[in-house]
Amino acid sequence: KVTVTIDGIKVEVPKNYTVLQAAKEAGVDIPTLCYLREINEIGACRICVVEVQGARALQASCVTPVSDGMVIKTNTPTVREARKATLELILSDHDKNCLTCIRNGNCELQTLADEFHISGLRFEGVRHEGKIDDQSASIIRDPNKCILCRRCVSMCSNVQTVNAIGVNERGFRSVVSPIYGMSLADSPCINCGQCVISCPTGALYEKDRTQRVWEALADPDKFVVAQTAPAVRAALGEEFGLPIGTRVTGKMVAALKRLGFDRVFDTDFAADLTIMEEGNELLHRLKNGGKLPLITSCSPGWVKFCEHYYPEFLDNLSTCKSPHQMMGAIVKTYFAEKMGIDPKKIYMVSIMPCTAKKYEIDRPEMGHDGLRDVDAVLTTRELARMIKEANINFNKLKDEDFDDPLGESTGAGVIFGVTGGVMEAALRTVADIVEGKDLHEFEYTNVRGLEGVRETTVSIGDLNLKIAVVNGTGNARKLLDKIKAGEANYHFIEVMGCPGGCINGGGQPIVPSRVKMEVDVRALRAKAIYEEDKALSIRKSHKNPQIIKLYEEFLKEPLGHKSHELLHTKYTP
Ligand code: HC1
Repeated sequence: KVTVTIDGIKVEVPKNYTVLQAAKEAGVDIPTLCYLREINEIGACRICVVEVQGARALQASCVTPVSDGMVIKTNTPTVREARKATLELILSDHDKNCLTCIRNGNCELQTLADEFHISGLRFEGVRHEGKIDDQSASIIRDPNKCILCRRCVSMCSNVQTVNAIGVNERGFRSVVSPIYGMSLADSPCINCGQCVISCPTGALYEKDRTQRVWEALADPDKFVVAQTAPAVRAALGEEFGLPIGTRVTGKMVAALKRLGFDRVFDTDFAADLTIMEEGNELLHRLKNGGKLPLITSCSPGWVKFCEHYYPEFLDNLSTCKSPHQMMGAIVKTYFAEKMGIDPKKIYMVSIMPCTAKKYEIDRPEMGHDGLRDVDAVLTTRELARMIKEANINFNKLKDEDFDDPLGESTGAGVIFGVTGGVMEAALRTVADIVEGKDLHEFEYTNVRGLEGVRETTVSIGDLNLKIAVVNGTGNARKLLDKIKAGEANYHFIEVMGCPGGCINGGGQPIVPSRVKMEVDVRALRAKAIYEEDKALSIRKSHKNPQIIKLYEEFLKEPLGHKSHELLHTKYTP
């Protein structure tokens, strides 16, 4: 440990700390902009500068290590003027249409401009203007809002190892973009949207489909159905000022009904359906010498990553479509038939924590009989936008229930929303099938947690299943490289494309860096998911009475003819 003095306050901190971390221990706030804890700690923007006694120049606190006896001042006229000048220079090259910006009210640059009391601009000069890239199905890039903080680049390259974007050109002409000025649509971008939730401004954002959904809702010829992903209920409340980790399942359903959806179904039901198919697929591959390890396929960002970087593993991917696609297929067949509705009139909307789902619904194989499984994907943020636009007082809504029959779900379905959840849900079902009984011990806590890679062996009957759970494509890369090198092997692997799983998807509410410095957003949202699992009376997918009925009335059996036609897919190297 070392002792440092910050603004007259003495603190003892570990010697590998930075000045920024030490200041936090001392209860002293230092403003930051390019800083993103453990992801982008590069001292690029210099908003966090401080005076260090004995140093010749101001130091960027996020990259300056502490040393014993160090004396730091964070609030001197020199420091304040330097930070303010930096901020004004950034603003001088920024599109300042804040009122019409998608991040109005949740922009870290706007917050700083307010806190620094920027009331005019001293440096009006040449502005660097660029073309907006809106070709991707998921993500829009507006270089006029970019402040070159590189948070998105670190996320894309170092964490996700996708390398779709980087800093191109030099000096004043620097621009964050795919190489050679390409569109994101033509780059290896996997649409995960981790860049979006890393961006402090409105330079990266989702392709908004709220207008399309408003139009469908207003069309009397359309029967508009919503489904909500497991992770949305654990985060939507944040958009309405509720604490991170508040469960708002009932309010979310009530809001969707107020918006005018004809039915509100639960993607958790489809997650249960996925377990029926995928669990049996695993048993089938184990029994018949099929390709192993079986790797989960419900995260479209991960699937695209696999197609780009590891095509040799495509036969390992489960052939199951992702749950929300399965739901779309079932709504436009089974449900339509049951209700006597022309499937062509059904407009299926998925409310997802994910930007990659926007891309996934357009994949050619994601449809049947000339109809798309899903017609529009809205992120959690877009749903919040619609609720606000409709003037619905979200926090005062009374809880309502999902509709029948595709609104019934289990605890196994809801835990899909967090890393390890698909694996645990599958194990709950596979264990019962293999043992031939309703096991009372069904919580697999050893597959839970936020570490990037978790490995364990689970004994079920005669099976000793070697499993791994991975979150974030950077961690998937590490694991697949180990398998390729012959250093590891498994029977079953769960991969979720986003760090932490869907709770931290690219479509979730954007939490400012200064909050992420204090709390682990993923852990708080994960807690909400596990609470929901505990609160449900049925917690195994195969025990879902509506799933049982769906097989009896329509699908007949897992991996059967109808399932193959509607619920399974293929991949493109
Ligand atoms: Fe997910 Fe899934 S869990 S992929 O993380 O398998 O997005 O929440 O909806 O489809 O069920 C996301 C979440 C989601 C699918 C399910």
